[in-house]
Amino acid sequence: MSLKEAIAKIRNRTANLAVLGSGTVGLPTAAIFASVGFNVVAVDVKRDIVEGINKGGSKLYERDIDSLVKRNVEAGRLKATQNSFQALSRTDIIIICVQTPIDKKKKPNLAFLLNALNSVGKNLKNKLIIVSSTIPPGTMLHTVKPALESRTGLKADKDFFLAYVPERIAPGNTLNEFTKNPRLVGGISMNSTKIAGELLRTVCQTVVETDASTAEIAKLAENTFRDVNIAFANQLALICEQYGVDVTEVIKLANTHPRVNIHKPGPGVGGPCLPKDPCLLTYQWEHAGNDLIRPARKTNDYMPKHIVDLILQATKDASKEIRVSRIAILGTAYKGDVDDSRLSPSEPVIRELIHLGAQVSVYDPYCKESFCAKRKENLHETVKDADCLVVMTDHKEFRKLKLKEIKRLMNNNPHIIDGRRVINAHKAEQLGFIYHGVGFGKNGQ
Ligand code: SAJ
Repeated sequence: MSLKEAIAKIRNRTANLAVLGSGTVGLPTAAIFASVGFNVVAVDVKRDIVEGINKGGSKLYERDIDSLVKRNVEAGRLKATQNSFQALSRTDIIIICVQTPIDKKKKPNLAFLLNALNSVGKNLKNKLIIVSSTIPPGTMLHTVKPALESRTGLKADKDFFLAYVPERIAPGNTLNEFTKNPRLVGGISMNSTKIAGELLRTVCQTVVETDASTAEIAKLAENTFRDVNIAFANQLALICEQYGVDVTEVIKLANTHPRVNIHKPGPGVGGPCLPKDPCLLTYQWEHAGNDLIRPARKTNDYMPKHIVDLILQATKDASKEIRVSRIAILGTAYKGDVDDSRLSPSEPVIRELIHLGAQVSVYDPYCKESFCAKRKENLHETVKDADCLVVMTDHKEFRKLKLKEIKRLMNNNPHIIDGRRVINAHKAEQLGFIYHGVGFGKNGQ
């Protein structure tokens, strides 16, 4: 198939698509391409995911995803299967959206990606393969391309097309961001970039074309920039605590400078992307003594311990003991208004408090995870008879807490640890709470 024929098949929607991996990125990808008229097969190893999609639903906590899946399944454009061999033999375009986690030593684990490459089969003639999983620099040229060529005996760019198209979506707002955010398309050659760009233009408002290696590093740079920026905010918070200054005021003032944009400090950085991507970017980079990114990661990883230290300080201020304290934790999701607890900073905080002998209850309106603490069904039950209230996640519900009511329900000398700075410190103190917040200095100079 020539480049021209491939582009015509995309334009007239006769190209068949398969998406490998139907999770938080893969399913929205499959449903969005189906919604513009392509026939799409979503492939996943998990039976419950496949059955869910074929019944017209999803397990994702994601605005509008269920109605989009349902509409396209009913229209016959979207179906799901566990049988990748059958699905992939009939497709023209394969999009790989499997996870690429890091292991305990923070090294990339590409096993899922390699499995996906194995399952694409030998018949790649004239197909376009797109990788959307986040990958370490050089993976397309040094791992993906040789793996596909050696399995098939075909030559990339001559016999099949290959491109890296990283996703840039914010979980919780995926469908909107998928189409509106500019999308990077990096082929292993000009032809691969052109045909992948043509495909992406059917669903994205803006497509930015580049090469595969540049796109790999650009994707990692985006999340690493955020991680380093948050680490900077977190270090500022620790400095402000020492000098008796409020970091939120400092950041607000600094950000009035037209070229400054400091992020928010917090109880730590979680989720499937930000704690991982700086590790993917730097794991093969060896210039000890010149490193900014890895120390920033350590600063963010330190923040849950800082929360525990604030809890211990407040417990002491209230003349209480941690091993007989009842601690109410608000939020196990890694960030506000999502149901995902992957690498959530709540986990190390809860586990350490349990280890110290505290009785820990948790409440999260979206997320079922409790990290071995007692899970409560609502805010009222969680704060009742608690000594300490800890805000770990900035869910909407936690940004407008009724402090007066909460004070009545909690034990004497109640304390608040505000990991997200969602509570008015002065109001809390006026009501009789002992208040500690990340970056809320109160010792004076
Ligand atoms: N956080 C802070 N301070 C901030 C911002 C975030 O402490 O100022 C924390 C959050 O609470 C959370 C973590 O950082 O624990 C990560 O949150 P995030 O909103 O920065 O990132 P993710 O992992 O939900 O999604 C990111 C992306 N960034 C945004 O949505 C702003 C997205 O663009 C990426 O494409 C996505 O990772 C990805 O899949 O790589």
